Amino acid sequence: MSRTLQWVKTHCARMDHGGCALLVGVRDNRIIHIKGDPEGFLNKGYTCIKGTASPDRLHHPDRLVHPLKRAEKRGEGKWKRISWEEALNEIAENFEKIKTQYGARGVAFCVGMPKGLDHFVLIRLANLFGSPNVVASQDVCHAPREITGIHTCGFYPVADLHYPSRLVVLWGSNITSTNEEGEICSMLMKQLKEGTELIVIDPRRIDLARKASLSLQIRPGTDNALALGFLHVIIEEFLYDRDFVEKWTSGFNDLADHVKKYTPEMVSQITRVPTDFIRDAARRYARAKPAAIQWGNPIEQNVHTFHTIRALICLMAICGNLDVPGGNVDASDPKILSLSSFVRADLLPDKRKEMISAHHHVIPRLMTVAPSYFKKAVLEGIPYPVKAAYIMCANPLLSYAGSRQTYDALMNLDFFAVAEIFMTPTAALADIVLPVASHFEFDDIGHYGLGHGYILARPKVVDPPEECWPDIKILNELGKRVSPPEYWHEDHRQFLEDVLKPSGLSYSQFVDAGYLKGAERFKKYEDGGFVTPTGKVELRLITAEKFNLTPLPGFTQFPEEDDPEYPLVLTGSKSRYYLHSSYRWLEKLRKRSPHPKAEIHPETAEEYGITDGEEVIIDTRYGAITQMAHLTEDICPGIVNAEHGWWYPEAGSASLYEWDRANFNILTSTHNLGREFGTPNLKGIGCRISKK
Ligand SMILES: Nc1nc2c(c(=O)[nH]1)N[C@H]1C(S)=C(S)[C@@H](COP(=O)(O)OP(=O)(O)OC[C@H]3O[C@@H](n4cnc5c(=O)[nH]c(N)nc54)[C@H](O)[C@@H]3O)O[C@H]1N2
Ligand SMILES: Nc1nc2c(c(=O)[nH]1)N[C@H]1C(S)=C(S)[C@@H](COP(=O)(O)OP(=O)(O)OC[C@H]3O[C@@H](n4cnc5c(=O)[nH]c(N)nc54)[C@H](O)[C@@H]3O)O[C@H]1N2
Ligand code: SF4
Ligand SMILES: [Mo]
Repeated sequence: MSRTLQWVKTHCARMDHGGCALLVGVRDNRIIHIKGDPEGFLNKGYTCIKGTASPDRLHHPDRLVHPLKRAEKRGEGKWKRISWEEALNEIAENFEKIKTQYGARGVAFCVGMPKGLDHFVLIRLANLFGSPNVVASQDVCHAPREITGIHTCGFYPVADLHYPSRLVVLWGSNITSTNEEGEICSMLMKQLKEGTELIVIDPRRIDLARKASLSLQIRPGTDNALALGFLHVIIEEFLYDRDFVEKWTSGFNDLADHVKKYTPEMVSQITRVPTDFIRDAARRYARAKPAAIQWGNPIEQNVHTFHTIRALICLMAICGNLDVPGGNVDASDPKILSLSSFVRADLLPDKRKEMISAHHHVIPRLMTVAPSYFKKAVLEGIPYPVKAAYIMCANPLLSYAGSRQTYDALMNLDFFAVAEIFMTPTAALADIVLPVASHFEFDDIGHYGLGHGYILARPKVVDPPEECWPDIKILNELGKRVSPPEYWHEDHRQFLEDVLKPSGLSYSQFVDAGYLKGAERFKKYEDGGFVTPTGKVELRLITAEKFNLTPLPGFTQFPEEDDPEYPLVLTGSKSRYYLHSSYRWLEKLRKRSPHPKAEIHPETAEEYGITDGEEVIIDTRYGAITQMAHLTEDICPGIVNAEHGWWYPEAGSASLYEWDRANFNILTSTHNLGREFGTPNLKGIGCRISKK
């Protein structure tokens, strides 16, 4: 190890979707400095507080550094240190036992937010083991927009912030806090400086609302109605791109007839957005060319997600903003290994028919199982029993809707293993806990499979401590034990080379380049049409009947019926200081955000006798939690915005780290699910508040 300070280039990761290029100063196998790389492809020197705090993950005294086996009853917090050999054999034996009794599908492979190449190695492991059940948070994160996109226009339309847009709509995307999809907000900030107009659609006046020409403070859970209102105005006023509509869309007349009823007056009643704002915003979006819609989680965190996304893509299409620079584009990947080849999808040809979700008739192409359906299988054996799980990069007790039910499901499993950096409420219930190497401690590739047309190099900077292994290595070694060993590598790093091989680069050459971007080609539909059955953008879905989908996007009701017992509307958002449930144990971040904050308008707070900074009980039909009241005029009266992901690492294992004290998902449930994706309501829920 070198005693002199060395600067290494890598990309930030596992603090959000990642993306900022970093310069990391290392001495004696320890990170001493960290700063944004001014040459960074996406960030041009920018970093956020999470990025600069990220090396602190490596040296926390409570970090997991040895494989552990449960020594007493589940959740009692008693562990025995075991070797890697013992840990992997124990998992393999348990999985084989379940496989013999219930079939391979009785073992589920659960993963949270995609964090790196490990995500795809896990899917490969499931395929090779023979289980069709990869359980992922995609029901509330990206699958709805990706898959609805493929059905509607043949691709996933991502906001192109690399080219100038005349107008950007931030539709439920708090990009200065979440850096959604690693499309660093600095690219948008640069455009705003250069005169790009901004419209924000968010129940809160977020930071960027101050730079917006219009801020539409929408009632949570009504985005489909608002998008339909935009379509109404644009079609009634002939503001659409007639050429494009005529040549490249199918079902325009049906859509036009259908949206007649969504007048700004009607939509205003539903969304609480004033009619003038609806008209004004729709006109501005239609007239600005090109315009991009940067959409965020709210469009896919309620049961109507399919309709919301369909309506938004119709909007992009009729205004001629699909696949044009500065619009919403079909980004081409660089020449790298396809995902399906990487995960060996060919080895499980019946996956679609065999997976748990097939029973629930989800939308074709959704290849992961929604957590709510996984829990049903565990708890009720529907459609068949699931008895064991491997959980990686996830904290289901915090991140799945209906936390008490998640607790029951985990307790009901015969066996489960968790790979983690730190003991979490979920890991604390496991039978085996595996200590993982964190970011900076292994070679990785970023943004593979994210659909943005580039991949980023995340080379290793320091060695991991003690017995920590990268997930890829763990999966590679487990794979050899539970599936044909010839599909696994001698050295797990070969997976990186496999991904890059078609590009002709080795991993070290890729690291020198820093990133790899696909060819920039726009309007690809001009040769050969859109990749849909009609070759056009399907404003009316031609396959609707075949796939049991609704042909035209609509608004039928709120995600939850109004209920006078729960008169306020609850929504949620991510804290800028944390990633979901992660890192409450990092002092630097915890100092910035010591408690979960619930944002409430002063008038609403007064009605309930609540003052700023005091504990407030938030309760819904499904449960109650406590957060700290934060009174602000930046949220509309009648709406409560609570933080998601809170547990208390300092509370200790006896209380399971107070997993149920402030956890947003105690307030959500899986009773009502969107049919297409199995999506629960995480936003737009009836609630009430009271003084603690
Ligand atoms: N109510 C509500 N629920 C939500 C959301 C919401 O907005 N509101 N958001 C949803 C969304 S968008 C998502 S993506 C999910 C996210 O849900 P999760 O992915 O479950 O949540 P995270 O906290 O990102 O990650 C879980 C764990 O991964 C661990 N971890 C970090 N790095 C590594 C690693 O390299 N290897 C391993 N093995 N573990 C690692 C962390 O320590 C953490 O405990 O939550 C969803 N749930
Ligand atoms: N700091 C941080 N960054 C993250 C994450 C994190 O946990 N923390 N998670 C990462 C992940 S996995 C994801 S998927 C992305 C998500 O990134 P975002 O999509 O930005 O996620 P959210 O914070 O859930 O929601 C964004 C905004 O939607 C608003 N909102 C709430 N309800 C509604 C509604 O019904 N309609 C509309 N129009 N707006 C509403 C909220 O007020 C919030 O400002 O962020 C990624 N980046
Ligand atoms: S914005 Fe995201 S990628 Fe950039 S430094 Fe922060 S956590 Fe890392
Ligand atoms: Mo997500």
